[in-house]
Amino acid sequence: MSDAPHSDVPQPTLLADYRPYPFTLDHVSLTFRLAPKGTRVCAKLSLAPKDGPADLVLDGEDLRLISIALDGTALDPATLTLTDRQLTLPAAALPAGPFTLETEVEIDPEANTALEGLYLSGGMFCTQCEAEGFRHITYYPDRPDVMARFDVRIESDMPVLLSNGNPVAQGAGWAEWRDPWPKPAYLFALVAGNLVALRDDFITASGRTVDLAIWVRPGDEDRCAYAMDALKRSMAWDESTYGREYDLDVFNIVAVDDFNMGAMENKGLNIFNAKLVLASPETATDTDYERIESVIAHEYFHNWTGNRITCRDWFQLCLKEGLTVFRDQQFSADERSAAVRRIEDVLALRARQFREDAGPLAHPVRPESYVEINNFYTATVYEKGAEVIGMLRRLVGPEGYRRALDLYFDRHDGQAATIEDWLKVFEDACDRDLTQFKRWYTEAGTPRLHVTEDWDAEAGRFTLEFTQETAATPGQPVKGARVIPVELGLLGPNGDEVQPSTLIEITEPRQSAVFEGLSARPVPSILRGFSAPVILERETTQAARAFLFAHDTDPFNRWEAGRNLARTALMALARGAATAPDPELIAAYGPLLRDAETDPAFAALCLRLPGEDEIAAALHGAGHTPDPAEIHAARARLARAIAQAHEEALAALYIRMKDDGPYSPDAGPAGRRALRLACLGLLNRLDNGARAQALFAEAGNMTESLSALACLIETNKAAGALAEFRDRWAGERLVMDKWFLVQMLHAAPDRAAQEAAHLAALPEFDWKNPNRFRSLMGGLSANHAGFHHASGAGYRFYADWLIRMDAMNPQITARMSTAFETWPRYDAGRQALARAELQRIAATEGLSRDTGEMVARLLA
Ligand code: 0A1
Ligand code: ZN
Repeated sequence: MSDAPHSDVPQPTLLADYRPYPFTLDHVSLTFRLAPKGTRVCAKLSLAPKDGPADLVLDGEDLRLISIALDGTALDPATLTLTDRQLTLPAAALPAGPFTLETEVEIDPEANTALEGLYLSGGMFCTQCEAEGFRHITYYPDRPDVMARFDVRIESDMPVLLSNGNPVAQGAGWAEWRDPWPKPAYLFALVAGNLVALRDDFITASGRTVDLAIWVRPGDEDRCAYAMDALKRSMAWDESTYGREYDLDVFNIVAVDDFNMGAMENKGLNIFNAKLVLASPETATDTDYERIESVIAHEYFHNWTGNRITCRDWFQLCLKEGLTVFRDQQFSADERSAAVRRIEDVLALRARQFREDAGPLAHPVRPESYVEINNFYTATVYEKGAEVIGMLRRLVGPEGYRRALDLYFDRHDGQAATIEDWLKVFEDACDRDLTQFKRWYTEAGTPRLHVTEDWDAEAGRFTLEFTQETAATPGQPVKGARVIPVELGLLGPNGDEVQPSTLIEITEPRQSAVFEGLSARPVPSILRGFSAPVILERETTQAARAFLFAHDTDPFNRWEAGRNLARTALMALARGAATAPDPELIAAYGPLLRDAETDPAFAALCLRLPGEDEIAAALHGAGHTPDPAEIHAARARLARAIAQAHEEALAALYIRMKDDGPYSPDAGPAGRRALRLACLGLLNRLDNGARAQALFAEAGNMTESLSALACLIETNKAAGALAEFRDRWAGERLVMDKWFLVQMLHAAPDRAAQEAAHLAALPEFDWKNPNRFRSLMGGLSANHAGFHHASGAGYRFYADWLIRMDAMNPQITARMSTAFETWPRYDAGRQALARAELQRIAATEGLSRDTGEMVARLLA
């Protein structure tokens, strides 16, 4: 065996370098002999050269090669080249036609702390293969455009042995599975453990019965009912909305405690982070239930958008992720309140994706280069990818969209496709040229859409002039004009709609829309439903915003007007441009509260003030340097002023929204709770924790307990409640994650880093568990004024832990490093402190490729 040198400097992979794999791989047969330290994996690959002779290159990392045979004959080790990343067989050593390659390797699941490939979680074997985890299991062309049929045999004394596809046979200590659908290796999965199942079934539109099972640790089986219900609703929805039926006899879901991400769509065997499966009223919040519903749907929908049609290469990740997020958002909108869901989705988009697009990590929805693909499972690929599809649907209309999707499924089923393929089905089905639209995929950055109004009273003519501009992003100095679908309506002075919603397609850098025949100057409601992921800049007054907040017929824009009103007031307060909270804003909450019961969930969203990071971003966008301490103070001050002005109405609502019936996670009751707890959050600023104390004592569900706890922390009255909570939930990992998180989120900024250090020293801080680590560290980074404290203590603590975690789990570390992505927006002192910490991380010996790439981009 010759050992080729390997370079320490990781080379980027480029979209432009894509070449098809020179072999077909029809079939693969895998045998696993599971053991925690020495698992043996035998693989038999049925290969054939596509167009003449070529070297056979297989990926493989952390594998110990035991044997290798070509067409049944052991290979002389001298014929192959083995590096720590690849195994190569020269073309000269290969037959001209089809052949089989058999390998046996040994791997060490117990030592696999990166949680990529085959690993152990709480004594159970499980896998995570997306994006490039399969190469940690066996030598294989680990790329999504190589699709094969898999047969799997598992040998283990674990009672439950699962893999993809349908069960074939099983006996004592073994089980065999066959997946009839060709798939790339990233969709492979295996689970072996002591598990119990909640079972059910689903009858598909064509009358086939599918056996459903959700597998969990013994004791957790009574917390799976909601996930099962969400799964069945998802299956029915995909049939009725997209005409997509499930295609295997079984569908298995497994909940695992240690998981890097939310969940994974492995064919017929979805693997979930336990927090996205397990729920009971006592242990999960309304938000948890909502997330479970949407992630169960997301992973299920991948069966068609991702699995039946997959991605040609990882640059096309948004092909499956943007589309599947869009589909899960549609599902949630249908199952719950569409307006409320849209607002929540946009809040998340702005908080994560706009932030990414505005900083050093900005990249296109379809990137063109990466060092580590795991670093590109981002808000841009997922959430902006979904927005782009929402725009397409708006532009071609619901019927055109359905035609295009039908064509997509027809034309590309069983293939590994590209964004070009995706756009082509829209062009063909809807007879449209999408050349300019494609920029949404290829250019990074959030366009700013500036609007000015002109009213010609004599002519009764109202003109809106739009100009668009997208700032430079890393590697992309110049941007072209985007196609921006702008949904808008005009309101008359009494709030009546004088121009119903209409779609304007902006395609030019500067473009106007003219409305004639008006008898009075209208108030425009622009970008209804958030019809494009842009930053809308309007030259308008607080009075016009208050008018829209009271009268807009589009619920999204009504909420948006209130949000803008509050953000503008907060910006002025935070930079000392106003000395008191804006009276116009405070007055605007009066009608909202009077009308709150009509749609409690909506009112709750309107009562939620913009977060500190949002205010910081807005200040930065307006050319100011944000001061985190001032922002924190301004927000507290405004909340208190609102509470004082509306104490009576808030207190009355707090009582009226109380639900005495049994807990239900449905949108209706959850909305009433959300409104009640929003009132509590404001009243807490006045009653010094009195209501929160009472609620904590009587709360019958986790939603209320946790809100009460947050309020108590903010009023410094939490010691008893925190201790009680800790005692009660000591054995519940998912609940203890919340205990860590809530303390970090609500810690006083001056004490946040100390508090983090205190919590990190507790025996319950099992930092190797990704959820626990994320609770503490994610809580700290979301505590804006605490993380960005002028002392640098937040940055230092955070960097210390990133360095420690990197040696254990690079993926989690790299992902968490994004806490630093906003560092260039702060003052010179904070910038220097943050930069120093990033440099310290970059200089760490043996730093992973994952974190190395992230830190380099953050510092570029
Ligand atoms: N495809 C999954 C998300 C996922 C991605 C990468 C992972 O490991 C690096 C794990 C899961 C989804 O979209 O749900
Ligand atoms: Zn996904």
